[in-house]
Amino acid sequence: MLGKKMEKMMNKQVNREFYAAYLYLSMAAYFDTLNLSGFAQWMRTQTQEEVVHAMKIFDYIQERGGKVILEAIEKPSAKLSSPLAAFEAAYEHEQKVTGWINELVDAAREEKDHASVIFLQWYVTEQVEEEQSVDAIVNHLKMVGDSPHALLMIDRELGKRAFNAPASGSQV
Ligand code: OFO
Repeated sequence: MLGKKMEKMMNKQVNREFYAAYLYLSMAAYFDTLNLSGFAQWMRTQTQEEVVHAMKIFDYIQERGGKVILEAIEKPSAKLSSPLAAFEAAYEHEQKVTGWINELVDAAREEKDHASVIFLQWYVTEQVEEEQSVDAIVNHLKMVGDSPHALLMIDRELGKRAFNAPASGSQV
């Protein structure tokens, strides 16, 4: 049975993962307005991944006999003034998420909730990848500066990203 403290924190994280999905969806819309369909595709895929992150916790809460409580999702507020600004905001956001995941792991350890410690390891690893992939794009965008040609090359590259649906459930 999931303890009350972990249940509350896990529910909060479900909300944060859905917020992340919303945030990246707002960025997908922004890139669509710039006709950068590869960037938009990357953000759409990221949105789908965030929904998976949320749903894995949603399922886990229920598997452990906890109660899922869905709160309102905040309006995404990232400053979208350029592709670089968008990816910098994404990077900043992922660093925040990493901090929240670490807080969850710390709490699970304090509560001696070993199942949650194991469950959260997937997120710890995932955050390393999340930060690394966004940071790489930020660096590429800084490198190309104002070159439209180089921007279109990055756009083509990012457009190759595809969503791989996970098997099912929270098992990792
Ligand atoms: Fe769910 O990792 Fe991004 O936010």
